[in-house]
Amino acid sequence: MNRKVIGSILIILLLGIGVWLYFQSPFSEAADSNLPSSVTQGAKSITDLDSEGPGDRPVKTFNLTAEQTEWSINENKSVEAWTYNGKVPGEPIRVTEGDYVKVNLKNELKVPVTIHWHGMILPNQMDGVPGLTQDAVQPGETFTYEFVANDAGTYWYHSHQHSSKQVDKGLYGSFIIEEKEKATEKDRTFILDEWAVNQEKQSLSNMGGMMMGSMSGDGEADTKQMYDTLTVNGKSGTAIEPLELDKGETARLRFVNAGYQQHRIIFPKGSIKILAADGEDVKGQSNSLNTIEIAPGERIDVAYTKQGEGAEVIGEDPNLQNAEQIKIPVVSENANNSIDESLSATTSIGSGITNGSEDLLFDEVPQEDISYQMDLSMGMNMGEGMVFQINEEIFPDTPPINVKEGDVVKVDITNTGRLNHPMHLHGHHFQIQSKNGQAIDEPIVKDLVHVKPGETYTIYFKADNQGEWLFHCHDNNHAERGMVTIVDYEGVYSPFKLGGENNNNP
Ligand SMILES: [Cu+2]
Repeated sequence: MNRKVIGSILIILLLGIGVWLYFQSPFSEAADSNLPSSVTQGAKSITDLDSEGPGDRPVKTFNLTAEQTEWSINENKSVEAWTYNGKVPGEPIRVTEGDYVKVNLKNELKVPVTIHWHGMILPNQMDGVPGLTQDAVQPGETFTYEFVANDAGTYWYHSHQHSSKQVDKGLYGSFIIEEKEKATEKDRTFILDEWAVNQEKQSLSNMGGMMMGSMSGDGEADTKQMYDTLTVNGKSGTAIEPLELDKGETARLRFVNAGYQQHRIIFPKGSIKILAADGEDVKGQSNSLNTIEIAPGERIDVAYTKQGEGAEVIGEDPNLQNAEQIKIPVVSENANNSIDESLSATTSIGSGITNGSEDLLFDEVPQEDISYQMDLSMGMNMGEGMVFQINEEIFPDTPPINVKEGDVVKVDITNTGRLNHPMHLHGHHFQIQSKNGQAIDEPIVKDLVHVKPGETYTIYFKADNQGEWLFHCHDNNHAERGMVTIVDYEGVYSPFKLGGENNNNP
């Protein structure tokens, strides 16, 4: 071969590599991604956004291994669970406000996983949403999440890969950020969940007719059909570990709902005061309620004071299906511990929006820069069966909320369907300002609002955390069937794709 021929072959090869590199670049991937990403000139990949390093903060490191575990719910029931570190809930994480947290995730399951840090304000690339903020972590692979634990409160973590299945199978745990000045009281976390143990989990595709037709009015008809077992901290009925307290002693009890159905937890009369909702302190004026309603994904903290000498019980509202499976005994040492299991009537029910927040995002109703009407509805779709829509579309075709940094965003959320939709926003807190067109006396700052059939809420948030963030129903069975949209910041884009070789499926 002469030099000319070798030269030509080299040039052709180099050109080929150039073209190949161009099509491999994140820019071109984002361009054919089916997720909304404002890829404009000079746009920044979310992976290049600034994030704060540890500096001289204390660094707290945790190792979480996603693995399959035979999990015993009680003496009669066990399930093949997917867990973080072999237990349900997964390894509890507890840090102090201001710590720098590092979590090494190792995936020993046969399917890809991620971790989402529910309710936490962190850099977009740490949010754990496959196809949007990272690629799903493949079997045998690892991924390290790191961020500053900024606001004290009750949070939780869970997989965001194929969430409807993976959270259902146990891939979740608590994440507590304690205040620097630690309160002295006892502090316990209770994660609520439900399982399909004695039955195959039914698919919403087969329930379409029933759901679309007339049905009972609590908005929970689908979950009632699907699940038969309720758990607290992975245990049911008599397997639930008692809480030990003396008469008059007070404990901080943190309730997290990791399941897809709403719970109502009843306490002895006069025993509780609500302290926080979704990690935000609330004004604790009310001592009169004895029941809290807690939506999927929501967190409510209460101060509970044991009323009597003998044992008493904190339990599920007996009007709810399988309520007898959730009874947390409260026992005292050296006392007569035969339990008074009677639960008083649910006359005074508190929820995540009962008390206003201590600290607001906006002191007055702000003037919005962006306004978005979010209509939540149900529908039937050829091939998909039952679907859950935002503005008549299912994800990824739902219209995004387009914002730029600094915008004040107003969202009116209306539920025109027949089922409850706990709507959760990633990476931001929002302020709930009105319900059904009526201003709320005491606005409340949250990351989840439970929108029941026929209800409308108006919320406001400040677009102050650049990235691509999910806004979705936390009944993950509804999210799986479409009820997801994205808060899409101008000037940034996601280099990741749904599907693809990593099977990214939020
Ligand atoms: Cu929903």
